[in-house]
Amino acid sequence: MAIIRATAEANPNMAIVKYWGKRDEALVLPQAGSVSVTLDDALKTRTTVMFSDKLAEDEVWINGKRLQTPEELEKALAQLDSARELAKKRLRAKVVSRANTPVAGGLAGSAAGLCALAAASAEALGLVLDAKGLSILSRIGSGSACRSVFGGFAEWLRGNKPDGTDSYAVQIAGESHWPAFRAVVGIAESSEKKVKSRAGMRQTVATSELYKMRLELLPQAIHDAKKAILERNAENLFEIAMRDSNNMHATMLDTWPPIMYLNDTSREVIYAVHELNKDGIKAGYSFDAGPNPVIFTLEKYVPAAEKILKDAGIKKIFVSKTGSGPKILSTEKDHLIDDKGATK
Ligand code: 2P0
Repeated sequence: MAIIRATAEANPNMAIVKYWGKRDEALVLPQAGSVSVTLDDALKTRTTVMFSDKLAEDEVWINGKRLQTPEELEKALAQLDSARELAKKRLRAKVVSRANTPVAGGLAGSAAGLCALAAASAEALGLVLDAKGLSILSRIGSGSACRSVFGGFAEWLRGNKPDGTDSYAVQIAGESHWPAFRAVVGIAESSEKKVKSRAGMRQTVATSELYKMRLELLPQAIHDAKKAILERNAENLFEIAMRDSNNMHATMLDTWPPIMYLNDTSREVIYAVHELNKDGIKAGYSFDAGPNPVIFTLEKYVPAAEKILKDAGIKKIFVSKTGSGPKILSTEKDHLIDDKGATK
């Protein structure tokens, strides 16, 4: 039979109230909800998936490198299996994924990559999914990916059901809701992290006493973040973001053995943002499972935020507006795999 192909692009998202910990490993169900902003096309990922009965095994290529180990392949294969099960097709897949910028792979790369793969797989297999269905398929690949299904601002609902059918993202506000909102992204380090998120969060759930307190605090933080987004209340939102980032990193340090993602550069950025904010909050830092800072701010304070990152020695800086959800690209030149199955 002929090969079937589809290509999609998706943007990364940055959590404002963060996800750190699962209650179900296989279904990627979180211990708590989270809130994020989807970044713009500067950091997008493009993914082509091809399904064919000629393939002996699944193969996944990211930025020119073939994923080899079961650990590397875990996210994509779980998602492909879920898509195949929904479509009742047993075809093997070849996946080729490329980040728009070389460093984007190190920044919430799994969110953009697994959201793009979900959208491309659904298209190729002829699955008719609404936003909820696409968010759940994205989540099976990587938790944070379920939020990239929406542009603007999104909330990932924790859900309560053991089968995960009520754990997906919903949009809080669209891409054009807050034109002055900016995320200033610094790439201080693009190397592989020492402790992968998946293993790190498992260890935190298992060993941190502080994490129990975090779970008690999160519902209020999520409520307050959504309110601040809807009201475009920058001061409140940026404070919530800073407090949540610090709280999450405190639970990482409280993990046994401890996990430390922040480095001296991260700490310099934290102090400098508080200095900038001493007469009123103009910006808020946030750090994921690594030392790279993101500063949430407003358009008028972007130069001040960029200066903080440059003064900390960071050379690669991206200024992002709120971005859009995934897109399907269907012309021949858009595909990363040609009609014979070869990587372009
Ligand atoms: C987030 N992070 O909310 C948080 C903040 C890192 C710190 O989601 O195991 O790659 O695939 O569900 O989504 C990173 O973890 O983990 C993450 P899996 P994921 O964005």
